[in-house]
Amino acid sequence: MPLPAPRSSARTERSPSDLQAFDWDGPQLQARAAEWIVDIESETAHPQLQSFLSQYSSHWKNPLDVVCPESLKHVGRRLQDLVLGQTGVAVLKCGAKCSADEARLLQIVLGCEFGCNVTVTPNGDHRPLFALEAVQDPTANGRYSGNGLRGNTIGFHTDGSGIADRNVDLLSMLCVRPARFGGQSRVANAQMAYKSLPPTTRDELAKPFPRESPFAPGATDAGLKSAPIYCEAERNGARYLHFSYHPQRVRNGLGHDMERLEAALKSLNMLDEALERFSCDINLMRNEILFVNNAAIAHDRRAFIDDPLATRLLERFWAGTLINTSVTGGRDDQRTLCAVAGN
Ligand SMILES: O=C(O)CCC(=O)C(=O)O
Ligand SMILES: [Fe+2]
Repeated sequence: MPLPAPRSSARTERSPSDLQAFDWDGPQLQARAAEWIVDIESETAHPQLQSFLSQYSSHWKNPLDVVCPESLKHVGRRLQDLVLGQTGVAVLKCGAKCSADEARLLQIVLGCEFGCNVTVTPNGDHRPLFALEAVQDPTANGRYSGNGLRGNTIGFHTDGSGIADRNVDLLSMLCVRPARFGGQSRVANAQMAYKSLPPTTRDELAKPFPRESPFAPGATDAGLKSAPIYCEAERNGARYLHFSYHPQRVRNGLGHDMERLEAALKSLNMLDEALERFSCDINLMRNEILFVNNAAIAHDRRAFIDDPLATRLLERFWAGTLINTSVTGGRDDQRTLCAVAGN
């Protein structure tokens, strides 16, 4: 049966010359919501989607044998167009009738269209998605000190900025349960933020910064990953500024480098302010997946307070590349590589 043509909305109203990558501030991104909020039910023939989901939803924990069906490929392409070359951000609405496992399957299958699954999860979880949920032991038994396991604020950051063995190109987060109060996702345009900074600050942010690793908090040895916060890059013929940053981990990584400290901290504070100026809140609701270009756009979330009987739960996926599999170490980490054709 031929597929219905994707029903794109505002995208068709913008002429090609308007389509500049990552050219928004917060209010502009909001105004373009019809372009980057994608409703799977209006994009895909219902019976085909339904039969794929009912056949494979129980496979989401071991998705190696799941291949993105033709009926979903164009949704994957639409998400890639948006995330890699247009807004850098997209939300996929999976629909009210979708079960949590069906939404997880969609997240993995569509996420793997961006690259390999390089999500790091605690082995004991036996699942390919990282559960972002406020837990009693926010270190996940000492394995991870990330903010996602607490209800506090984080600050605009990119994921994987302190991890040396992989590039995280795409981040996606599925909302299984929103918080009772707060917890809204936030995105900031790191490209526009950079352009708003004075040249001395830009120069400072182009120098290598050591970063604390979320899997080895407190380590101060020479093994820390060191990389510039901004560096020029090119992808698919488009030039952009590769952004890699976590406010706390970069500051902790500076340690006692007194020579650098004053100028570096001044630049980091200016960067944080600039990211705020180019940011937008996204109120992710149940069964919605936020896709973020992790090399160009920063993300954050508001502090939250849980309903004790139904705690906030987001599930995180990373697509990207492993840099050197011989040093991935960490017996507690599980890595699931996707086997989806066409990556
Ligand atoms: O809890 C969230 O919404 C996001 C958490 C996050 O960005 C992280 O842990 O890296
Ligand atoms: Fe994050």
